[in-house]
Amino acid sequence: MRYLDFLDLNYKPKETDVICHFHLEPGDLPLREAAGAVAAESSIGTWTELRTMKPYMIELRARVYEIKGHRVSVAYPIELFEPGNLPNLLSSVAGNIFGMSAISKLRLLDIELPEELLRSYPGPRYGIEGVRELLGIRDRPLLGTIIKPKLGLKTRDHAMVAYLAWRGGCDIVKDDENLADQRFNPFEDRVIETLEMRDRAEEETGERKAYLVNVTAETGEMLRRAEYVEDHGGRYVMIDILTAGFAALQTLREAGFKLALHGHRAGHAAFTRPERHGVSMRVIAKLARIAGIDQLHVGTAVGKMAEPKERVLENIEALKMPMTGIKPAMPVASGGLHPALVPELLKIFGVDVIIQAGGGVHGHPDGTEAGAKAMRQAIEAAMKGISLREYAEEHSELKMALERWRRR
Ligand code: CAP
Ligand code: MG
Repeated sequence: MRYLDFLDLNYKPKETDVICHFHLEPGDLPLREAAGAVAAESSIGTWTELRTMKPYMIELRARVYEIKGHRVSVAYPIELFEPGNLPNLLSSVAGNIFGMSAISKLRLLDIELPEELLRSYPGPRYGIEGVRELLGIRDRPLLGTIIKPKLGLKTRDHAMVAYLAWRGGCDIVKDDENLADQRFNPFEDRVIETLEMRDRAEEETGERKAYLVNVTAETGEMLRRAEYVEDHGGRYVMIDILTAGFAALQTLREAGFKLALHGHRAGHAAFTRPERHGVSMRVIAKLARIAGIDQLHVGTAVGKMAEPKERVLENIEALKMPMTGIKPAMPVASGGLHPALVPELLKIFGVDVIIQAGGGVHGHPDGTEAGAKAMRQAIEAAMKGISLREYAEEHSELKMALERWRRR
């Protein structure tokens, strides 16, 4: 079969097909042939005709069924993919094709999985509803912080910062993405001491609090750490889904823990940031959700990271859109946030969001507890429809935060 044999512009995708939409800029072949090359290499073909190709295989080929400018849509027969195996899916539709000379740029913009394949994945154990239930918070955004400095605090200081953040009003405290089991803050000690502080904060505030422990590590070790968290009364863990990998995420989800899973996406921008090449964050978000993440970073549009609002909205949609048998996952807004940005964030996200501020809590002139209070006050004000400046008149922590940080 030649590349052009993978074009079938009259084809109407079947309900059982996997659909991928690409942005394609041709390389050393014309656009149509390059599109055929993508469909071939990501399904059953290669660069030359094969003596081993059997007539019964023709129906297994992927078909380019639409080309609109640079947008190329491909339908893949479901038989090409092993159910419940995300790495396998990605090795086809996000594999060799990015490096072919037939293309100069190629971006996987979106993916649609048929019901039968969706059913082979567990999706989130908790999702939006479940996370709200865990924390006992029905109708407001959740407030989280990341312990800062991101590396270097000794265990005792780490636990104390967590305690102050919870006491100030954070619902969630989490480890940073690159904190694991370093000598200055050993994993097991950290779990014990920080969970102790969580219990103390719960008692003192009467609110439920969560500690999201980063368990990202080699897969066997990651499972051991997750078990340690569960055995010591933890309810939540965090995994860096891309550096650990989708297989690791699947393993963690399917290991049978009752833990909720927080997904950090460190490294995503290496392939989501180029506008015309790579894989979109929307695809990553969909796949992380079907694999079972309960909550995932999706950008902020207003903070320190580069993603524009329209991308953030796509990512949120990927977590919340109806998907057969798969619960919606909670979007996490994080990166450069502080109280002055809260009203805008709520306009973008609505109420189902975890607002996370690291620097924007621990950088408050009066410290962590005041920083957490200021964030909580900003959420209260935004929920009541009162301007931050007005609310700050009676809330000194918020006032101080607004003096320190402004909207950009
Ligand atoms: C935020 C953060 C998160 C980023 C990741 C950081 O800290 O802890 O890792 O949110 O970006 O290390 O930068 P600050 P994204 O609140 O101090 O900025 O959510 O876009 O994946
Ligand atoms: Mg971080």
